[in-house]
Amino acid sequence: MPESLLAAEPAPIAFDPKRTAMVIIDMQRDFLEPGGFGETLGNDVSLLQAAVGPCQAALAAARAAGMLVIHTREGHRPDMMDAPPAKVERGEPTARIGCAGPMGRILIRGEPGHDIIAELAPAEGEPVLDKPGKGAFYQTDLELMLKNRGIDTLLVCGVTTEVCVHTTIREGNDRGYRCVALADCCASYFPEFHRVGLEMIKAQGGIFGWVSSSSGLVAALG
Ligand code: TIU
Repeated sequence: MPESLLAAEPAPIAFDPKRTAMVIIDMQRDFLEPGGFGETLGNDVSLLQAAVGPCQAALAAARAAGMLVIHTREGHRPDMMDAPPAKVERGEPTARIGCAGPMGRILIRGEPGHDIIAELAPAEGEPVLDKPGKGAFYQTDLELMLKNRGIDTLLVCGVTTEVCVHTTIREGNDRGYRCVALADCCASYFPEFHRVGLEMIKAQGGIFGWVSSSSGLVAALG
């Protein structure tokens, strides 16, 4: 199979687009738009907008290359039986997971806030994976789908860098996947955590992954 070379840190990485999946983490209204979970936690959600354009560019390149694209959403069943009390009990009592907000019940599947933002709407046939935790492997069929498709490399985009993106990359790395964060396709409510989160991945010779960018991917596939 033809290999492409992706400019990355700490070193370039060769990858086969047919054995590579783009995983777009939680680009949901609940995190990116006012009135959702991100804002109830006290965050300035506008900080996450920086990742939208780069995600669109990377997604277009991945689709054109015929790459597997998987979208994830963090959220819970309407009955919240999959929501650990330790997770729900944090935050303001009137603005917790499951409470009513301007975009419906916060972080609940089927509510408007749980939807992926319109700019990054999944295309027909692209799997959308609902996850109850921060990591995309925990209590989901992600690993089974990747195994069935012969995937060995993950290009990870989405929000937030140091929470769901990091957790997913750490989970994927431990399962033997080569995980590449596309830096400008990720964002955090804390610019410093975004920067340091990416540093952590690529430190020590790439201790649990690589860091590249949307333009790096476009160039590698061009
Ligand atoms: N998707 C994800 O990162 N979930 C979070 O709760 N992130 C925060 O930074 N709060």
